[in-house]
Amino acid sequence: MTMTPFFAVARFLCRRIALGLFAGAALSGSAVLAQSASAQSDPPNILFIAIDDMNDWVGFLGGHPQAITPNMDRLARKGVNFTNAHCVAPACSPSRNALLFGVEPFHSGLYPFYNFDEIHDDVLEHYTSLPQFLKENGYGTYGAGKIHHGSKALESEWSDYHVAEKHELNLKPEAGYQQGNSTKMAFCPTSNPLDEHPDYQVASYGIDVLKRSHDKPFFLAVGIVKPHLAFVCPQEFFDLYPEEIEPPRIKADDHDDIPWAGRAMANINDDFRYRNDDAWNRVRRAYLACISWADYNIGRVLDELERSAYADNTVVVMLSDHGYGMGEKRHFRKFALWEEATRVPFVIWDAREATAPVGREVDQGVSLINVYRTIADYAGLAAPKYVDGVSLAPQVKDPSAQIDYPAITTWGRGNYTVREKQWRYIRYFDGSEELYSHREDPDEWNNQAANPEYASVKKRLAAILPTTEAPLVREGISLWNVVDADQPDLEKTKGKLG
Ligand SMILES: [Ca+2]
Ligand SMILES: [Ca+2]
Repeated sequence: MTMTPFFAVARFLCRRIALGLFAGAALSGSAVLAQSASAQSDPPNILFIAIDDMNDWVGFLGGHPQAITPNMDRLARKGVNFTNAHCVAPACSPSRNALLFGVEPFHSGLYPFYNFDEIHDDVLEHYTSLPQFLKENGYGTYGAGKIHHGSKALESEWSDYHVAEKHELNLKPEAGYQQGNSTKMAFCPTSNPLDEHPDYQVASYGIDVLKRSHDKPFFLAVGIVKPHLAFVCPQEFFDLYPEEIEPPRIKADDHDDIPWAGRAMANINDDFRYRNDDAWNRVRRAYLACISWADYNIGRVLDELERSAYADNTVVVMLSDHGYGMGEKRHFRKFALWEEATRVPFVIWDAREATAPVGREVDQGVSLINVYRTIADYAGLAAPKYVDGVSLAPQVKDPSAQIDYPAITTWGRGNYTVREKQWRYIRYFDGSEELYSHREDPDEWNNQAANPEYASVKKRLAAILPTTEAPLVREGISLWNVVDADQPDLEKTKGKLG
């Protein structure tokens, strides 16, 4: 008997509850209790590192053979490396809203782009953001850089929030590539000193907080902005890379078996431009340089953590808000439901587990929606009831433990994908579909949605997708669609976008 989607979701929830009870029963009264994430007598500090637009081109995920990321690699090796982790939405704003409120877009209605400070109170009053939740429950909360999409620092969320100084960056387009004189569409080194770059300052703030003495546990959120466009960073990080960058594998006729709703998500204009300008190599080199620059700044914070008084009572959660296409499927940027756009770096390191083996990996499909419940669990707090997802603290203890919550990515109302260890299934608003088996087809080249051999697989995966969708929240939308959403200039005309 096949389950209706409703029952499939209900089954997930029931199993989740049952497992939770079972885990509690198994642990109570045993020595294991003292080690469970939520049973520590002193809640740990949380170092939350949010990276912007970083795909799997990092050493510890192997997405690009030339990527140089020694600091994140070291963290991934010490902690648990979730190698099949996916964003809640492949765009900054809906991804971060989902992460920080702990609510799937199809439950909140927050599908497109909202600046945090413009989301209507009617929506926000339903939710307590993760920093606010921790602050209200005894944590000192410190933040810097890009945490929410939108820069307003609320007193209800932060004990202290650092805003980076703005310096004009001097670009050297002759050493890279630039579209016209756009400061946004620039892919080249800068000539400024390191400390004039926002990510350097954000990391310095994190270091400063780690040097302080704290009388209560802290939640320190470090929001690294690179490798988000523009792909500009100090020259020495370009110098790490050779002139020739290995291109990703691209199939010329890859679109032929993709339904129109999917093809429409591919950002062909940029691909056309970069092919025409013979610029792809320079674009990819600049992206890798910015990834190494982000890694350098993350390393500065991690080094300070290790030197600090908090080296053995802190949990580090590091993630990127979504992935990034670099020409595969003729697609550039995020805003799509394929692997490159959804897959993210995601590492959890519980520094209290000094004797845990290195190199632990979880290869089950997992969504970043689980971050809220995971951090609440580490803090010894019960997350608000409406929060989606599950705590991943059990997987940090035992990477083979099953994750009882599906890795669904939402891009606009009606467009969903679910990723498991082997499969990716996509369904668009018009009912059209894609199905890929990563075992044989890691590049998602061969759409198997019409293959009768996989009909039952497809049916099972389709049943995981949401069957009811919260209506779109219309208040506070800053930008609607795929192309507009990455062009800040258009925000000024938002009133005219309707
Ligand atoms: Ca982003
Ligand atoms: Ca194809």
